[in-house]
Amino acid sequence: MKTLVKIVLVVLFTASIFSCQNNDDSTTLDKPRPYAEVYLEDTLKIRQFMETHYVTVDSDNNTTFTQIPVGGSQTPISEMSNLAHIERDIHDITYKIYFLKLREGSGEQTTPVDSTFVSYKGTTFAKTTVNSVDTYTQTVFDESQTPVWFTLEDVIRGWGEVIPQFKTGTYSVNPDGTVSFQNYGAGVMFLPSGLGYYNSSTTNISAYSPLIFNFKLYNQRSRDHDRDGILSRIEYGPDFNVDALDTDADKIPNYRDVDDDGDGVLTIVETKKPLPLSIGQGTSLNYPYDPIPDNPATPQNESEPKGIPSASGDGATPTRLRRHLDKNSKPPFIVY
Ligand SMILES: [Ca+2]
Ligand SMILES: [Ca+2]
Ligand SMILES: [Ca+2]
Ligand SMILES: [Ca+2]
Repeated sequence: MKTLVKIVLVVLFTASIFSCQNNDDSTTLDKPRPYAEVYLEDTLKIRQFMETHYVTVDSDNNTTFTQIPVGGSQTPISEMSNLAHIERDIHDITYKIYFLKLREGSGEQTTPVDSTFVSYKGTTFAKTTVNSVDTYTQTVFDESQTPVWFTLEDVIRGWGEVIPQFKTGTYSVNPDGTVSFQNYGAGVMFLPSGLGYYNSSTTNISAYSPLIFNFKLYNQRSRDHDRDGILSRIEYGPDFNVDALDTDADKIPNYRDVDDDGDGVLTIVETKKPLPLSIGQGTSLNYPYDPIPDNPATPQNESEPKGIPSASGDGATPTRLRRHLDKNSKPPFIVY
């Protein structure tokens, strides 16, 4: 029974972080306010919060925000050395997104098109002013101390931008079968409402609320949305900060396009290795995206093949135009 309750709670928490527009218990105002106008307000609120609060961090990277008392000497969040920001052009404005890097993480970086195993606590804040004295109220609107798998595309936009700034950690399996995580990424993100729930409101979140998330990135899983053998993180773009690539400009981004160059031949066919001399003796079916470094103990080009080649057969130059992205390069390659 305990387990069931736990599962139900996890499902509830999980549902609430997804876009509120899909939730039955949310209400959406008829006419959203202009993004630029709301962004300015949100940024001011976030800046004021960071200037008037300090953070305490426990040994497990859980955070508590406290208003600095009059005359207090605590360092405001806005002056912390590990406060960073990224800028993103979304909604025709440039969002400045602040985050605290409590620990970067020692493992793999994740991307906005991958799945992540994350625990989190989401907080909203409100300021009331009486006799020129500001008082803040913080409300935890969503929380899961137990990590949960999320596909970053399916949650609020801010997560997809900030969580890839961190890395996973390592893990070990304990004798009792439980798993312990070490050195995972941990941080705090301060999100304008345009990267959160915007004009949607729920029981716990009013419309146009900036959000604060304390989060920990335990693990990640790379995805291949279109199953063409090339990881989505590679097809998404040359770095994690650009919109998805669309080589054939058919409005289907490469990471969802099974024929990236639009030449009528599937990518998974164009990336197949040639038929080996001894028919049927082939090993791996497809080239990897990039060459695999040679291991002297194994035959070259079998265990460590070159990467997807260009039309001329170049499988090594990093800037080569790989043939699955070259509509003038299509079979007959000898494939099997
Ligand atoms: Ca793919
Ligand atoms: Ca396309
Ligand atoms: Ca593709
Ligand atoms: Ca193709």
